[in-house]
Amino acid sequence: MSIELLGYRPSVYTWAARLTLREKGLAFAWTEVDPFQEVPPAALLALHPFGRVPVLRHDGFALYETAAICAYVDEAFPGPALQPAAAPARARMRQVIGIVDSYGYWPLVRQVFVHGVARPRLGLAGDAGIRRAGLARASQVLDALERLAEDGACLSGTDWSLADFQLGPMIAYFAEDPDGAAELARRPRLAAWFAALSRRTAFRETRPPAEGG
Ligand SMILES: N[C@@H](CCC(=O)N[C@@H](CS)C(=O)NCC(=O)O)C(=O)O
Repeated sequence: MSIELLGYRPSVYTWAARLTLREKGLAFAWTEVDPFQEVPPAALLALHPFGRVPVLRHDGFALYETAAICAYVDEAFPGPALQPAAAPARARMRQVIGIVDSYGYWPLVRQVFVHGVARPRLGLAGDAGIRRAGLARASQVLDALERLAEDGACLSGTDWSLADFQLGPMIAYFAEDPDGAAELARRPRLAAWFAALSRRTAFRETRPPAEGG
């Protein structure tokens, strides 16, 4: 059995996949590939027509899209179950992952984190307008997640699932921006969930070193 993950160390989606593999207790080979180059590397394009990361390879099977990768990892290997058995909780998990993918990544990471944290960290100017627009859009996303956390079927901070592992890295990056941290603190359920996730060994030990990306 050989598992390989192609990813970019600072990428939040790659972090979600590494975290899931780690939570599942699986060893894997790592191939670093930078998708942000002007022309994505040919080796990546051969596996991912959109030139993004991560990509998982398991023996002869190659898979891209983080939600699909993480569900595959959970279902194809032994170890702790990372998806709830009950239909409502499983549906909430998928709903959170969908929200994160469709509405969360861009404002939380590409607008707020990149322009408020990553670019300044690299000595580059961030665009204040993009960051501000991202904070406004992020606020809507956080409100939706806070409401979903209310019934305890997801983001409970105790019953961990793939939803936690896909959202966590994005919230971690978002909260590196002081206004992002303040937005998180204004949502008590999400803030408590993120505090609990941050105490998890797997989350701490898979966190990428601070850099831009
Ligand atoms: N929907 C994709 C999104 C993956 C994604 O956007 N990854 C980012 C890194 S965090 C990327 O590869 N970006 C390259 C680019 O935007 O050109 C997934 O779930 O895997």
